[in-house]
Amino acid sequence: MISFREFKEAIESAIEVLRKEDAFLRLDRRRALVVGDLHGDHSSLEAALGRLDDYDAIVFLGDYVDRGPEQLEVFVDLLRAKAGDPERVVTLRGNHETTQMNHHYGFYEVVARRFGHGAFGLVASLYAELPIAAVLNGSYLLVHGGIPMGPTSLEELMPIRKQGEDLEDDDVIQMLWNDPDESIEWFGPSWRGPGIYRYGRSATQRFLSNSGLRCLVRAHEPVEEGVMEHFGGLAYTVFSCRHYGISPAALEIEGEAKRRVGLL
Ligand SMILES: [Mn+2]
Repeated sequence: MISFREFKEAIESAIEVLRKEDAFLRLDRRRALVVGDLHGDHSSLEAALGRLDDYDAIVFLGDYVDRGPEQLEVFVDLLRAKAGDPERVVTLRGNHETTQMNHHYGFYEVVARRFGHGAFGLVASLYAELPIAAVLNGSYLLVHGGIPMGPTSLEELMPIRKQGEDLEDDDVIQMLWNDPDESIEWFGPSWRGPGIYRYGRSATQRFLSNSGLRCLVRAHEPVEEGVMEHFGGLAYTVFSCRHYGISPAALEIEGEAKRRVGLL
């Protein structure tokens, strides 16, 4: 059982290291493991962190809480891991790392029930320090949702800034919410709502090549095997939460080689 003191300390120590990180990270790590949505799946978090010694970095793509059975445990243990090894544990922001989403999908209630309504402010202050995206080894774009409509390169997208307790910038909202779609070339509307889009192969190809990048690695959608390739390898989806009836996995990246790592 996590005490309020432990909860508060985990958040404060993570904030201290996250403050030193930019909104857009440039990572050089020979061997990396990328983890997708966790949504309160503590077993997947443990399975990933248990492999930390095998990697130069584990990059978490966001959506740590809401919906699953062990949200608080995932949240606290991930923050402890971040504070304990800030270089090797990278924690990006997902579309569920907002006050607004947590009110709708459960984490607000989890925190309020355990520690009282006043405690959620700590969570919100942590969200405001989470970086938005990363480029790994100058080749891979790592972000929760994908590319936005409008900017056609990283350069056009810059500068990206950290957000508040909710997402504020249209481009950042799209980067954390958009989905790939094999059936379109450029952009199309999304079932997720206004201001959110699906991106196609040509849009992805253009953005990557204009940015000097090779591949997009994102999360955000449950896929049967936990890892799914799109657009002939231009993009990958990684999903790591077992509570969606899928086989949770992570994606290992070493140079150009990519390998599915099961987390069951
Ligand atoms: Mn998501």
